[in-house]
Amino acid sequence: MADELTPAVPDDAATAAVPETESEEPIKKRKNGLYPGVSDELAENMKSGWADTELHDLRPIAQAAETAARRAALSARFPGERLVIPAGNLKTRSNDTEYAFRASVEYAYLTGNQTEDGVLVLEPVADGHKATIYLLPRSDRENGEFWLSGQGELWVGRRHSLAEAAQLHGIPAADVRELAATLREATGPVRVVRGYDAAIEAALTDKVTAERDAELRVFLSEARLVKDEFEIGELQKAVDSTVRGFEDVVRVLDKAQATSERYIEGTFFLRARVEGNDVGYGTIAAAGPHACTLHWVRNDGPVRAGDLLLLDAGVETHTYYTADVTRTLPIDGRFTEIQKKIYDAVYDAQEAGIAAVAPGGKYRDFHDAAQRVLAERIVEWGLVEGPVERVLELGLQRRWTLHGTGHMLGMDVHDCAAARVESYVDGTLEPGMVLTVEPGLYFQADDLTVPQEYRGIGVRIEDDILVTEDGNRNLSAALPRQSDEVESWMASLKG
Ligand SMILES: [Mn+2]
Repeated sequence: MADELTPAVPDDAATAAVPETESEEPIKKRKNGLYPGVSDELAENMKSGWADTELHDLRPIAQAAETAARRAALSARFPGERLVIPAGNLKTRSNDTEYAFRASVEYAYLTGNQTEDGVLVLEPVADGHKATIYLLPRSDRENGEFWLSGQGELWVGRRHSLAEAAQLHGIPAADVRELAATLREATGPVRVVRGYDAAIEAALTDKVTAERDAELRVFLSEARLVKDEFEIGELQKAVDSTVRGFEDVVRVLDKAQATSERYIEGTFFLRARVEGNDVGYGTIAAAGPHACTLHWVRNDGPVRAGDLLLLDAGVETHTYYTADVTRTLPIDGRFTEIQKKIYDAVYDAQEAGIAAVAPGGKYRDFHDAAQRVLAERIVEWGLVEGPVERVLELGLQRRWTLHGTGHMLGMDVHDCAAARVESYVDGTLEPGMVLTVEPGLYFQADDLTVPQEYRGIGVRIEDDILVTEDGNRNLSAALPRQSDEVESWMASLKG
């Protein structure tokens, strides 16, 4: 981040230049100060000579109707209660630099807005709730905030005015700096989504309970189990970009061999940043035995011909929906015999898992179907003594299958994580749910219970599956999975 306009000066020079509005106001001063003193003439000069850039007649965001429907469902669930859903604040990375901001999924889901320090409040009124988004307004030119404060628009870029934000999101907007005082004075029952905004929680501390707040979080997690049309469209976009990212990686495998797994991670990241918002989670670019480390994100290892590359990566769209796709690819384009044997077993397990995804089916069914296939192969290969029923009953296959076979997918890669067991893991599949099916087999490099030729081979195949009215649709079907098709696909990209 370019910061060379900022001479190092004591903190008091900057704070003296910016009038305090109130003690918990969210404007953060640059910690290392701003200017070594501002002359009255310069301060006066900076107040004027700026064009009016207010935007009028903005079109609402594409998902405005969907976010309104989501707020209506929330309103119906908690009648008569004030509901507070913060976006969250910037987090310090070090000194005066911050991590890239990502709004809370609850806030983004209900508003479509992604601004730091934003808060959605649903205030109970006679016939339901009145929604307001509280945001930082445009920077004040009169008091110098726009150029003297660390969150001034001169430093961080133009914000939407409150009127613009209201038009875009279809929700009245108000100044967030007044919200804490408003909440402290509010009467009646209140719930807040915890963990995102300490100042807002502090203002509510004697009005809320952990148990009641948890019910709000659970509701908002379960509300996301079934995706609406807008969300399904976004997830398909995320997958389509991810498919292009995987193609990018295959095209540069030669360069990755000359450098490291980082070349693969970086190549995929380029696609994610150009077409989407970001990656939806840390890319796992695991070559050779690193594939056996489930969350291998160091990505600093060598990429060698003859080994497999396990690439688990997903593009996140501008509206925060992420894909979650894994392919295990022969780095030189051809599977060896043992690699293919293990790969095909995982493929068969995934096919069985996908076939078990259908409306009315139990969520657990696809996991059980995939695990059964893997257990059968493990017994067939003589790695563990049968019968298969005994292996499944004792879970002995798990030495090599390691993880569950999938999870809900959406704005979070592991979406709906606060949903109750009975509505998720012990629940029933419904049209509109999107989940991953991702069985794997992993033979650790130091696993003395398997023959030498298995050791260091890890395979996972992961696709993003939409539950439809009559079965399912594989959103990531554009990426080949079957071993022969993987080889010819790779050859076509490298040729
Ligand atoms: Mn996954």
